[in-house]
Amino acid sequence: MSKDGSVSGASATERVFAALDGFRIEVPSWGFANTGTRFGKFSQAAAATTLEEKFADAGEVNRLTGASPTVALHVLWDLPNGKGDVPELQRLEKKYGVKSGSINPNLFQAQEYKYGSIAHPSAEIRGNALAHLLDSVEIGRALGSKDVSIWLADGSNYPGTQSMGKRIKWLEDALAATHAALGDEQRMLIEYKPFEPAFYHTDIADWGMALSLARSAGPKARVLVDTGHHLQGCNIEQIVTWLLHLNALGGFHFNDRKYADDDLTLGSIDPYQLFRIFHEILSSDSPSVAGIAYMIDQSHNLKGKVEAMVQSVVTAQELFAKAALVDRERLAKLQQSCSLVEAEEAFRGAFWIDVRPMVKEWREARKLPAEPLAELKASGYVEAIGKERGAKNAKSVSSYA
Ligand code: PSV
Ligand code: MN
Repeated sequence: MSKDGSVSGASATERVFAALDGFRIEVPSWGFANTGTRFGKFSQAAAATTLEEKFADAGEVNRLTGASPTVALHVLWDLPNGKGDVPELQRLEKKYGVKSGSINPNLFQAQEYKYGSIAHPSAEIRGNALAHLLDSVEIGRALGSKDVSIWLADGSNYPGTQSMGKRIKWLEDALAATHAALGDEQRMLIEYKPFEPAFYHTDIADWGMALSLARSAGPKARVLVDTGHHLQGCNIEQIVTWLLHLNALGGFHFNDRKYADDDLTLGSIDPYQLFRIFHEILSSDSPSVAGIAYMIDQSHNLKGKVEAMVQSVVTAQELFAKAALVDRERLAKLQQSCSLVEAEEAFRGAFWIDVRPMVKEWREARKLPAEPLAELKASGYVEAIGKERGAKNAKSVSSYA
């Protein structure tokens, strides 16, 4: 043990190796495509324009990091023909060596969802939205993917314009019906968000609402924490601790932010926050720890897509490794004796350890590129796809109004 209370020396390397061996993080298909802000997109020559290109990029990220073997899919964007696209996905999985990950239904883009989807006042529209959820469950089952990950844009912009009470019941009904369709190996994740695109109320605004809906839906439903979906100053790691305690934590969408749901590279603004979240997970004996789905939910408007994704996976590994270096036994004693300064130093001492040499050693031991970002540059991958896709991307210019 070192002076700051964190684990050091040979046992530190062992801890980092064990942590990284067990750490996988899913990349989002949409993170490779030309996405932007509501004001417009700056089109990138190398952005993926097809599902195959998204898989190619995800395969490259996994080749470089060895830590991202699955790709999250958004049904509307990636499977426009629903279940009919499953054979194509299976072909891409084989070709690029990455599997389909969570299935994200899309209940926020169709015109009929202007006033909501499964919480819409119209029974017909609620029915259509439920049918899409059930299709998503079917797609997940056909692909052998574990999680159907649900986020709703449902909400309202002005007080008095919707019945929040009635909408709770509609949500409960649709989520219970979706849960009933899940196969034995499937789960349902419920994501919450207090704002955007609705700005007065959102129907699943916080973890309490998501948890209540998960509980009423059934035992295979869990809460998904998107780090960008909280009000400023919120103690996210405390929410994580509660969800672990209640065996209700299903997974994460990682990203960082300064103001709202900014979708910046994870750990870029506040790496200490992600360290604190990982520490709570590593300290927990909750059965839900084993099932936590770590996922990235970012779309980069300015940074290169593949570069940003490699950087995100690497950063997540580094912060996870740092959290693994907290001497938890010693910390527990210091907490018990209320030795505040020593406890804090033991905790943040681990955060300040430069784990990069140990992470590099792990990569070498696992026959992975020692420096993923440098290897990406040296491989010429981004240049090659930029040449290949440049003309297609040049055509897709969009404007806000
Ligand atoms: C909504 O802000 C969200 O976090 C949901 O997870 C969506 O599926 C994703 O972003 C898509 O951009
Ligand atoms: Mn999300």
